[in-house]
Amino acid sequence: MSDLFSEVTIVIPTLNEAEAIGKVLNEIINVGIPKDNILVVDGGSTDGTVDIVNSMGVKVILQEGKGKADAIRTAVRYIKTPFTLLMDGDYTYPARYIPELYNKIKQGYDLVIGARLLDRSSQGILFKFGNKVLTKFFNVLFGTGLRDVLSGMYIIRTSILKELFFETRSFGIETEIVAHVVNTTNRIAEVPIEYRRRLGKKKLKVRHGFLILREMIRLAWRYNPTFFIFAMGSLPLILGLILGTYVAYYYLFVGVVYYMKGLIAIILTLVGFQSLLLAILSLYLKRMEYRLMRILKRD
Ligand SMILES: Nc1nc2c(ncn2[C@@H]2O[C@H](COP(=O)(O)OP(=O)(O)OP(=O)(O)O)[C@@H](O)[C@H]2O)c(=O)[nH]1
Ligand SMILES: [Mg+2]
Repeated sequence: MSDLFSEVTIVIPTLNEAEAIGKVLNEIINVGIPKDNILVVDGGSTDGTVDIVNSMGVKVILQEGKGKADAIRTAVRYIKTPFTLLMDGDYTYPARYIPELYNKIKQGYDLVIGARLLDRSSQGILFKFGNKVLTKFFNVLFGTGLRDVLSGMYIIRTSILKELFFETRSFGIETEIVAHVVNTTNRIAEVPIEYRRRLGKKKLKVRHGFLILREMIRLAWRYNPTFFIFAMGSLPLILGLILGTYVAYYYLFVGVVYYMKGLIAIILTLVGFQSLLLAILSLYLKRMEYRLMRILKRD
């Protein structure tokens, strides 16, 4: 049984999860994950979280920096297995989905998200709505059709996690990971999972939703500038073509010449057309950046 999961490390970021972490670890161990394949990254808990983890014989390290993103960045250096599974330490994500996520990624994916789609009664209305809006927004920006971008339970190929830029602070880390995979290999799958009510005090605030939103826009610009330039270019192009058609119609069929309108139509069309060309160029540049990063990281 133990051999089965030798290729995966379960990484759990914790910050004051004394109420939950023992139960979380027990669940994971009961699924058949060897203790050596579990790594807790603590953010400086003051409630005895670290002692509980130690007493259970599970490895725990102290993170560098601040926030969940820095915790994952710290953990990455310790991971030796080809796959990394991340899950929260607040008992919200049931460990029984680990085998399914693991089997799925072994089918040739780079990221498999545990999408919180089953039994969602544990999530508050605002929380659910926020998640939905942010996922929709992400899908528009990145041209994806995902169902839960912000899930805290996912399994990822470790080599991909290691090439991440870790530009995002704290709670935006999930978005950055998904954005990165979407724009490199795009081998992403989702497995529907159940989400439970957390044990211990809630940390997420509405404010975080807006921070994540801002991060998404920044990431879209970073990873998908084509979309922005494309959107900015399409508008003048469409307006220019409409105005141009109008001017041409009057010139050809009515015999009226609109000089000013004609000039504006030409300018709008040219600006729009150039933006679209820029969009194509930026797409190529972005592709090249990733190819170069790959080569650089290989050595
Ligand atoms: N190492 C580390 N872990 C953190 C930090 N902040 C949060 N975590 C952990 O990251 C996981 C997710 O954080 P949560 O506070 O549960 O965030 P959430 O699930 O989005 O929101 P709620 O559960 O509704 O409060 C939990 O296991 C936290 O203990 C941090 O600064 N450092
Ligand atoms: Mg939580």
